Amino acid sequence: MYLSRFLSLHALWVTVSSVMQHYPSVWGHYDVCKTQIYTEDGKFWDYTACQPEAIDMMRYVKVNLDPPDITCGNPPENFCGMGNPYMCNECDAAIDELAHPPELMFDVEGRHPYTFWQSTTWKAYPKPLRVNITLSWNKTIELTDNIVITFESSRPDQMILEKSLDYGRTWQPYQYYATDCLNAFNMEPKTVRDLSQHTVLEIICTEEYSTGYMSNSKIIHFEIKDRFAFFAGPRLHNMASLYGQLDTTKNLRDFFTVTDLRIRLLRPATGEIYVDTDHLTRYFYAISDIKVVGRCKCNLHATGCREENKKLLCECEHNTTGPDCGKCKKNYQGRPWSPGSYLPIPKGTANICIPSISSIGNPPKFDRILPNISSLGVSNPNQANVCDNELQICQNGGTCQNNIRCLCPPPYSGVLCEKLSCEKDSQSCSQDSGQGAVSLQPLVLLLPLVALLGLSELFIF
Ligand SMILES: [Ca+2]
Repeated sequence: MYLSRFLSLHALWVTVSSVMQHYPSVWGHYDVCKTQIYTEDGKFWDYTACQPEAIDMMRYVKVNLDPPDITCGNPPENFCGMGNPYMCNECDAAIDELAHPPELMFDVEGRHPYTFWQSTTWKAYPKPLRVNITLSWNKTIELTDNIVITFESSRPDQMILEKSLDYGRTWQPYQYYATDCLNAFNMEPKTVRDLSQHTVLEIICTEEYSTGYMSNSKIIHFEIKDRFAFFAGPRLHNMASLYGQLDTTKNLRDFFTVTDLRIRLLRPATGEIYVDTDHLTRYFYAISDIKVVGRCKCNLHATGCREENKKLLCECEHNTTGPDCGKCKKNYQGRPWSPGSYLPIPKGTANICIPSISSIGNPPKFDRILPNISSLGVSNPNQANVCDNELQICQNGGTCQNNIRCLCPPPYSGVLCEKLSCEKDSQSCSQDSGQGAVSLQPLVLLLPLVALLGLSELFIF
């Protein structure tokens, strides 16, 4: 007896210890969807909000350039230095060493000279030299770090970074970049540091990354972390505050969520007010690297996100399904689907999908999920709750055993003891009573459920 109790306590401690290892700091990483808990009554699952870890999203991107023939080298052409129009090189798509195809924006760097994509030069001046670079994931992702674009040429005079949340059907600007914001976009120049918690969603034009060809820097940022810092502090030490804000403000959550990004290069760097029409081979775009870090959006119902047939899919838990875990699995529609919640910190709320109560007729419908209705955090290890003490109560004197099954007193049977068993010699098995039991099932079962919970105002029959 004492030994078994000691073993139970020990198992509980081991489990709690292993869970604690996931939360070394004051805020949750949300890196487990469920944890097994051992008690004297058996094993249970404790469900928690969870999300995949942030990864290099460029590994899964599909890139499209428009116009499609904008890459240099076909036919071969010369391009020259911005500072010195007589220092020239050749771009030739047919020779590997001289080719600059789009995939060189996403290859592994760390060598010198860098590999880079390059456009044709501005030979058709004054016709604008414009290029759209579209990055598609065919999956909703949440950005977790700055987008960083490294140019090999000088940074463009005018550029817009755009985002789509609907797989490229509609686009919204993320940020404008120009050497002269007023002239280019009729916008006052700002930097992200001019923003605040209240204006964090404002779309700005910045001159910070377009300081002309004299600048040594070749990098353009879209500042995700600076925006996080308005909520989490300058070193992002208070992520709990950020997660709390993301949980309650859909606009903020959506701001960092994309399915596609589009880099619109509108005017190459010229370095001077006037374009030198004698040396148009000085003007072009070249990009050596693009960094996009984020995580699959799984609505806090998955830690895994795998690639299948070149498409990212969440590995959904909590009885959810779909590419973003955006709906309940078949037979688990006992209440409306809901995303998990970051709150309360650190483990959040799982909001798992619960089994449909198909055996008792139409399941009750809720107009919304109220916080006082439990997320059913503890359940059977192999399946979600069959019974519990809130929504799925054993009927006719049955008792719920470990959330796995109802133990039914005779003559009742069924998942929730809702069926009246018919025995040949039993008086309860008259011709009428059998049919009556069937037709009354929904009412018989729903009324005590409603009365016991006092939730009648929540149901829409
Ligand atoms: Ca490269």
